[in-house]
Amino acid sequence: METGFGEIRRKVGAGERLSFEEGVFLMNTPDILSVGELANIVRRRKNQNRAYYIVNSHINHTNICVNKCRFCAFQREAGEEGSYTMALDEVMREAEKGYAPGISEFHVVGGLHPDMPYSYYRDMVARLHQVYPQVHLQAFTAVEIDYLSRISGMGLREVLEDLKGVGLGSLPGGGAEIFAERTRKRICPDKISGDRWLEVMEVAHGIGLRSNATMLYGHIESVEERVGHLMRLRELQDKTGGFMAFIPLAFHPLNTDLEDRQFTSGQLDIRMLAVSRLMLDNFDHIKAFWIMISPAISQLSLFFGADDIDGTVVEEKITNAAGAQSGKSLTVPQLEDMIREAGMEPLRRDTLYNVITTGRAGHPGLAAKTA
Ligand code: V47
Repeated sequence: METGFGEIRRKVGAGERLSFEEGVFLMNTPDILSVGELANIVRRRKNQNRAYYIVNSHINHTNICVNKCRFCAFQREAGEEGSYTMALDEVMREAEKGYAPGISEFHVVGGLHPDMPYSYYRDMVARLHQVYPQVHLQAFTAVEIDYLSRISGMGLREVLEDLKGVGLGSLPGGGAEIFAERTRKRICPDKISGDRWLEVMEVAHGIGLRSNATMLYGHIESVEERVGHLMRLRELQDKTGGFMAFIPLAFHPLNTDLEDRQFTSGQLDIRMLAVSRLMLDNFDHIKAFWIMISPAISQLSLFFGADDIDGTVVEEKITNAAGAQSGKSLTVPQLEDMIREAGMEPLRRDTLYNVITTGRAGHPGLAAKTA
């Protein structure tokens, strides 16, 4: 049977799963409004009229990394100008800078440092948890967890259990890039394979640590590779149910080895979110990370399948190094206005999507909007 909107529309209405070919069709069709209409049906079915945001703060403890990913503008070598590594006291100062009552998450990711011992990462989690026991620690991508296993000589499960024991709450979704080996080898030859990334997540989910998942798009990947990536995530989610949200990450080319590439278009950003919503029928949430695609496109994407615009953030270094123009933080009133203006109910959530209704004072991200 030829793939077309008729059958896809029927399947979406009946809550049936879309095939790889249908995913490719949705990525290619010029009828972006129909793609959005279908994604909006699924979004509404899963999240009704609600759209989420979080009050969080990002900590990027080092930009020194043994991997040299061609899409990364953040990475430096040890000793190179602009390289930095925060001592644990500096990490704590950075946390203090981003903290105030009402914050519910620290999002911690960094490079694979050649010399820092496992105890540095363990102590980071332990100290953050000790000082901020009420703040959820979403820390270390699957790539970092694999690295911690290698430098410590401990197994994946052992590392994850150890970190969970001292306060790790969940894993962020970074490092997934694109699973297809052909392209992965070209954009990040030193990075763990897609199979290994999925294996780390499977082990994490197996011990009760939930996580997010991402895909980096808009570089040199094909449409088929994008859809294949979504299919592999869907497969693992069927097995574990451990993923919370999927976040498509728009490639930013500035200061990278792929600087000849264009920034992604609004059309692609919105389509990527919509197709993700339609293909990932077993994911509860699709997140439009405003830092990557701008607050304006994030708001529009609420009509194209997204139900989450991420958070106050305060300062994010990875995309900013690669030319993001969105700024570094938004206030709660700004996030809520964006959602309300789209006709939806803004809900402040914690990392695990519990709704938070109290704790407004103090944080720069919580400050009342000046008229
Ligand atoms: O893994 C690196 C990506 C990721 C560039 O889990 C780039 O909720 C675009 O994963 N252009 C880190 N992207 C950020 C990340 C993330 C962000 C927000 C929320 C969550 C979550 C996770 O950023 C990296 C890589 O895929 N990245 N360089 C770039 N030039």
